[in-house]
Amino acid sequence: MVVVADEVRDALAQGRPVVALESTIIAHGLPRPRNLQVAGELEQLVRDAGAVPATIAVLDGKPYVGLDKGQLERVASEDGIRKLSRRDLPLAFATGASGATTVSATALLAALAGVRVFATGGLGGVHRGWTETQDESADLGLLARTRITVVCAGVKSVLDVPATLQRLETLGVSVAGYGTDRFPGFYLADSGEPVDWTLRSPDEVAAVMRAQDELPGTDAALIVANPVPEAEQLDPVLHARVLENGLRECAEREVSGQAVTPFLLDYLVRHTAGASLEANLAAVRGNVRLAGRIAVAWAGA
Ligand code: PSU
Ligand code: MN
Repeated sequence: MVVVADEVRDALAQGRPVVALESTIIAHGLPRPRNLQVAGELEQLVRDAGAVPATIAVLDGKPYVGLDKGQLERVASEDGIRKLSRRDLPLAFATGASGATTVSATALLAALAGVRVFATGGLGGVHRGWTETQDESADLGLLARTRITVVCAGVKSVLDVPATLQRLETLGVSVAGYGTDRFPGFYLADSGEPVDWTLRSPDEVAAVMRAQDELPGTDAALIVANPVPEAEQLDPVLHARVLENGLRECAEREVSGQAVTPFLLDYLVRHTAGASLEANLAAVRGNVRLAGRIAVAWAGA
């Protein structure tokens, strides 16, 4: 049912390292035409680490794990490409729709294909004002039920970070900082929240993955929260000011549902003269590199 690219299928069959990459960040999280360039660059970073990249998206109603150049171009530049979370998959398959997959849909398709390691920018989570909107990303519920290792720079800082961490605890999702005891803040190295566990090498991460497999009753994900290097983070003062304005404008314009996250990410890019974009890219690049090393350690384990 899932269309796995030849290169990815061969690597999986031979136990070689593979890293899944999501496509919503390409289609809806980054401005065009830089997004296509970034998509290629991220795949190359996976290769440089010695692993095979598998970017995931739905095209004409079919889920692809591993995209060729033309398919990647469609995701980055086709007008009307949808944003698909887990619940949208059956609708897209049945209607022949094309869409980029969020963390929830990507993790599901990756796990179905047998890919264990996945890299993204920042996870979705509990939005500020949740008590009114009930807006909690489907990413959380899916990660509670899917055995996958997600390398991310924490959750998007536009969210309610403490509430999101609390939900991850309730849902039984394992969370560890990579080389830090602070939970990363996506554009920022430190979200202001602590994290209970610190892992310090790809081998240590692979050991946790093995321990998950040996422990019955744990079918949740492992989140490896990898901070953006401090030198490349967004200025925290600028971040706080622009985000406050962005959240206000989001509310004033009554942006809701799936549109909230892309609206806020775009607002930050426009009101930081692109600095948030550079921080976002630095975070994603670091995550993809680390995911490559984890996949290599996992394949050798
Ligand atoms: N990380 C990024 N940029 C993004 C996203 C994550 O650096 O655009 C996407 C992911 O696909 C994530 C989605 O699953 O945002 C969350 O959207 P929502 O809040 O609507 O669930
Ligand atoms: Mn949402």
